[in-house]
Amino acid sequence: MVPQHDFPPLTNDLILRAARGEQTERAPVWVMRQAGRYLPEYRELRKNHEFFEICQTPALAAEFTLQPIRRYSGLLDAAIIFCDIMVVPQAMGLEVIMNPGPSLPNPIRELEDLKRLREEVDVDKELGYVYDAITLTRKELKGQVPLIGFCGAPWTLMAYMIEGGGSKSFQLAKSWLFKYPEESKALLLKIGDVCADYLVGQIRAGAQMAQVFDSWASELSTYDFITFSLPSLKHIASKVRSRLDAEGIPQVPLTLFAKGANSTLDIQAKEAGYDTIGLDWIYDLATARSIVGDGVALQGNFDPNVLYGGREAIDREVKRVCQSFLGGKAPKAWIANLGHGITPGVDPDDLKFFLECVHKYSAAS
Ligand code: 1CP
Repeated sequence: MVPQHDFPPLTNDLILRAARGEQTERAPVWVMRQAGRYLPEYRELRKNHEFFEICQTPALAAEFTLQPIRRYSGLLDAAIIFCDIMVVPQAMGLEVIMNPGPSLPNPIRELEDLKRLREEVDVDKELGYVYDAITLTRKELKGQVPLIGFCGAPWTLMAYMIEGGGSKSFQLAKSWLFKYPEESKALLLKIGDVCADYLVGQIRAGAQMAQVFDSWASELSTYDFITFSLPSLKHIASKVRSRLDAEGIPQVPLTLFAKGANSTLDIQAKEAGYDTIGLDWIYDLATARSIVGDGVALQGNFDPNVLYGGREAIDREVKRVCQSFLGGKAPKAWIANLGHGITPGVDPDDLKFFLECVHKYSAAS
């Protein structure tokens, strides 16, 4: 069934064109975690609401999503729906609280615990509130910029589900890969299945792009990333695309951000099935481009800490990156972003300056 939405026409499709591999007059730019704690308006509104209450209340989720779009009007080229990757483990039957990062009071520790996961997950029912938030946000955006939907990658979600929260060593989650390799693969595909259905629901509701965050890919060896994470990432991309086709919903660009998985950039680009590959700040863009070839767009990859360096450093860094990567030519298949999320201590005016620098230095000279 093709959804019948009556959304306002899009007036800035720069990021969609870049994701399709096209040349753009300047690099589109957005920032991971742009709707977050560095914004005083975020902290103010957040005082009165619990984190998951915001996610589950479409009017609040839309309001938080729009805060950076309003503040940086004309400077940001995408909005990302306010939510968290941990809603998928919730939909699978686990309790997750935000404290201040995600925390699971009853994590999965033994094979036995897998029985606590729902056998069948009715994602549309469990996470329908996210779809409603997306539809409402699309209307409120009034076509200013595209709206990005997202989910966590199966490995990153599995790591949280086993660790019970963030971790330094990921000893518990990684020992599962070694102790129970076949059960781990099955769990990753099961999570991937839910993620794919969830992304299809988000796209049906109005998301114009979708990103998969494999934040803890950095913890896996090259072999383990290829053995465990990659098959589930491939499964998500192929299932999303085939379900969209089957339902007559137009395809949208898909982005994979496997943070720290730089040793597999070539494999990600050639095998995973995504339009855009997100980069952390380790490789320079030209090197990443030479590794991935011309078949995918790149997203990234300024070090988030450049935003603490002061205006002179921000100007110098954006200029350096744009000049070395673009050499005065118009950008092609490049979405500017940080190499990870913006952190709470950043001065919002410094982010504004950063965005202005990207506009200025990424335009063809
Ligand atoms: O206290 C607060 O107000 C919560 C802070 C916060 C926010 C704003 C959390 C807790 N999550 C979010 C929103 C969020 N999370 C978004 C949407 C908004 C946007 O990007 O503008 C997205 C895309 C995420 C994704 C997310 N959550 C990831 C993947 C990206 C990444 O940063 O690596 C991960 C790993 C999470 C888990 C998470 N949620 C929140 C925190 C503090 C963390 C990470 C740290 C931890 O594990 O403790």
